[in-house]
Amino acid sequence: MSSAPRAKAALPYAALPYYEQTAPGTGCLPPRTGYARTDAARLPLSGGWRFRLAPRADAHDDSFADPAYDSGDWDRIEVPGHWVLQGHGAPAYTNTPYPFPLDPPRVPDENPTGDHLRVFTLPADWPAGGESVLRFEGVDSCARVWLNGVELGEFKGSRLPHEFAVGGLLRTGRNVLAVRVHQWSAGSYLEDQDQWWLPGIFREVNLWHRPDGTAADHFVHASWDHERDEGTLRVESTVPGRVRVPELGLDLATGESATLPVEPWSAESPRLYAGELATGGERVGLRVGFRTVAVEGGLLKANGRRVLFRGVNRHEFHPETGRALDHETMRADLLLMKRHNINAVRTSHYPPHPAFLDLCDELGLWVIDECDLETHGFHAVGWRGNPVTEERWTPALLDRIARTVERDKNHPSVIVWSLGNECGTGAGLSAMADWARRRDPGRPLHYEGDRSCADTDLYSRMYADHEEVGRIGRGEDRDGPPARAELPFLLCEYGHAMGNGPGGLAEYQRLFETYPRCQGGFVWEWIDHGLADPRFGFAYGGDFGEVLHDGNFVCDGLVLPDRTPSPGLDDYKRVIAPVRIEAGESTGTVRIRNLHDVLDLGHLTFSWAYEAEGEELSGGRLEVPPLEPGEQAEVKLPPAPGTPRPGGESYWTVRAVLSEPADWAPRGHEIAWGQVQDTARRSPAPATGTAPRSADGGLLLGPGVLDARTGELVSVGGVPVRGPRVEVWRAPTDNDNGAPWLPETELARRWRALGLDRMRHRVDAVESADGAVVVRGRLAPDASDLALATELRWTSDGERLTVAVRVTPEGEWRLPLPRLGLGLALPRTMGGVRWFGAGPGESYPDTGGGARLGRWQREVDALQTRYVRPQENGARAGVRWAELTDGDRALRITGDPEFWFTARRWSTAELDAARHLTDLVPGDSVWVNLDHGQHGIGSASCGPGVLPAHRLRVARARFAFTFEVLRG
Ligand code: IPT
Repeated sequence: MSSAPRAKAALPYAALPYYEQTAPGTGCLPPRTGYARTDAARLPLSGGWRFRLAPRADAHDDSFADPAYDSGDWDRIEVPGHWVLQGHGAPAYTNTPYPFPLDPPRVPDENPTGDHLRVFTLPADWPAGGESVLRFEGVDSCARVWLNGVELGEFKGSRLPHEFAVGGLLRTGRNVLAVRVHQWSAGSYLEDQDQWWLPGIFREVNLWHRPDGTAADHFVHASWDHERDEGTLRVESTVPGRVRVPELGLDLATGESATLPVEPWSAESPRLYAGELATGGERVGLRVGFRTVAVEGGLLKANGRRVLFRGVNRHEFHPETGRALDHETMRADLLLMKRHNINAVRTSHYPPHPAFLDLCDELGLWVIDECDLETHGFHAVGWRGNPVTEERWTPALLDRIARTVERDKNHPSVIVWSLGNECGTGAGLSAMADWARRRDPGRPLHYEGDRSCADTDLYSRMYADHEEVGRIGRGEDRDGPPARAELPFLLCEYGHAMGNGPGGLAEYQRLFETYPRCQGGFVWEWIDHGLADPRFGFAYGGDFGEVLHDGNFVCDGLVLPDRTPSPGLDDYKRVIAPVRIEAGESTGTVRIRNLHDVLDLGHLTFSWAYEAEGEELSGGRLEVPPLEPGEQAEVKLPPAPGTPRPGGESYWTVRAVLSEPADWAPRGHEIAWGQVQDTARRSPAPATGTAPRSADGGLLLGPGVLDARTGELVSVGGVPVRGPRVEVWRAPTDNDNGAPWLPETELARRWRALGLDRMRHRVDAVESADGAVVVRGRLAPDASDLALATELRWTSDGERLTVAVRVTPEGEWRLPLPRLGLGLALPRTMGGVRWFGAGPGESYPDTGGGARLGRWQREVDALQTRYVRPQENGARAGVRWAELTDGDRALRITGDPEFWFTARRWSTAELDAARHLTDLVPGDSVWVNLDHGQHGIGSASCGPGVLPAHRLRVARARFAFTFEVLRG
């Protein structure tokens, strides 16, 4: 054997190229506060840059940095942006696996490297004197920078700002900025977040002037004393100056403090005071929000009050531009959050674009600001070599936490620092925690990955099930160190919003409201990271030919990739509504509870409507006392107008809307609603009295024609029908599929193994007897003796047709059913739907809190929820009756009891087979499911499964539907 070439890994550290060194970088200025509203000059360098992609880091020498270099044949790229989303290379998705060998800090030779060139003209009026700095807000993952041919240095830390002093290098007129960006670097080992790998200069690059006497860095300390109703302001500045807050009549020296009556800042009432820091050379705008955050008596408090997080985890994502987000998108996200009662964001898993935090300050959200750090993929090797355990990485870790804290420290919305996500445990994290505590004692620390909570002020978990959260709330969790039992508890991730779901949110909320220590949580996550792609609708992992990938696990948000709210968001809005409206103790009353942290109910207008069968009969304003947070009242509802129709169902709908426009929603925006029943639904009478007749191989029964062999309907009232059949299958949801790393959660796999996706239908008898047609049959999977015996009894009164269904299980079923009901197909022309039941959105047994009882109307196409990976969706719950119409005639289906209604232009099998939205092609039928039962949704794609109350156990069942064709 020839001797092996000297392994590169054996290279001494210093001989490693910069991008493989653990050190954070060289040449940068120390971190400081970000994005200051300064009056100093700025030259934005966004826009079209020259671009060249190489497959490896060393494909080209650095001659391109020479100002004389001719880049005429290079491509153009938009900065900010990711080159893989602009036609160069391809994105790749992995959840935890690193898409390269675990050999820290080394990276593969295949290391896509993008050379970027930007020629700019220094404005003629660029101020002379002082310094100028070049500031990069975010480059993924490692950049080396030259200005006018002179190397400035290089850095890692993708979602963190980096600055270079360049004053001495600037030239009058033409300047050339050259940036070499490597996709992979030692920094990649610290950035194993669950998201697309997207290299590039994805946040702005600016040239800032720093005048002589500039305010280099400053720290606004604005606290609030809830016992005295007073705020205290002190601004530290590296350069002395004056601090002015005209509205408060304040004019202070830096370092000097003033205490005075002010309004506090909170997520519910984000009061900001405009101020200014003036140093000799610069005026910097300040936005002061007075608030004090503290852990006291085992609770996380803001301004002396317990905070209840109604939060979401937010990744930065846009379906076209990846993590390069424009202001409108950031703002749109926040408006959507606020309008859905969300009051908190965890910036998973890195500091967001700085403008996002400005918006949080303005609009009011509590923020857990997380450092750009995750080393999750080391779990695959038993955490061997985990950077947070090795000293050589500590400087990089400290650099990251410092860049996070220094940049964002002046945002009142940021109330907690998070060290990072999923890094295991190690001394590096402790070093970060020590640093953060020293630098900013005013904010508690969060990190979920260390159950000992040695470095944190909060006990945080992800995906703990309801049972465990209850135990924690009651102080029965004795598996941790005693000190942990004294800490406030939060779920930094819960309610995995992948595909249809999450289910079980309401049950969590009840726990948060029952146990003070349980201070809420953050749903995982805000948005589906599906990339717009004409081939697929939206692409997910594997769609770009990645060998190693995690499929659609990247699509787990409360909004679809194009930011269409999914039903999960509507559910969450209702579950976390800061006002609860429910039936009172005595009939005809409503109980109103104020669940706000800070606001009384004075800002809301309440109204009532009395509805019968979905029709509003009367309504008006409801006088509700301006309850303080935590208070409740029972309010009498106006009596029913006139005599209600006999047998009709009637109820009050009470709504709470904004009395005045807010910064985030117009006047009249609905915050909360509830319904109070007056008269209950009476069971519809079955149609009987007309006897069946035989004719041409068919059985005529009132308006129905049945096939004498199969017992299925051929038509009703002239509308052709196929079916109905008893069915149990649904296209598994992501939550039915469960988590691949927890085989016991993989319910759909077990359903398929049992054969529930390919049940055999047998007809044993079609008999006419006692004025009815009785169809007996059996539904069973191959290779099993489990079965459901079925009996469908058809009767008619001449106008209407009733089918009464009985299902009797045979054998020992050990799995819940996906669903249980009838499936039938109608002509495609029957594309309009009206119904009386829950709506307008989808619901399943443990979701759909946002759906209310009413009369609704939608086209079949609009009943679909376009989950990125097609799956069961679109059921309407509690349906009393539904009509399908082609405009001329309507087939009305009345259920006894209420049922789940679903209508689609594809069959369940087609929905099940589809992998992407583009696989769903409308066919010749409208497929209708009339379900007596649905299995709940849960959140087993990453979290607990369906709670016992929402499981669809196999048991005897009886239910009925009445069909009738109406004209017009
Ligand atoms: C958890 C991660 O923190 C988050 O980034 C995301 O991957 C989420 O899961 C699932 O989508 S870690 C998980 C193994 C509990």
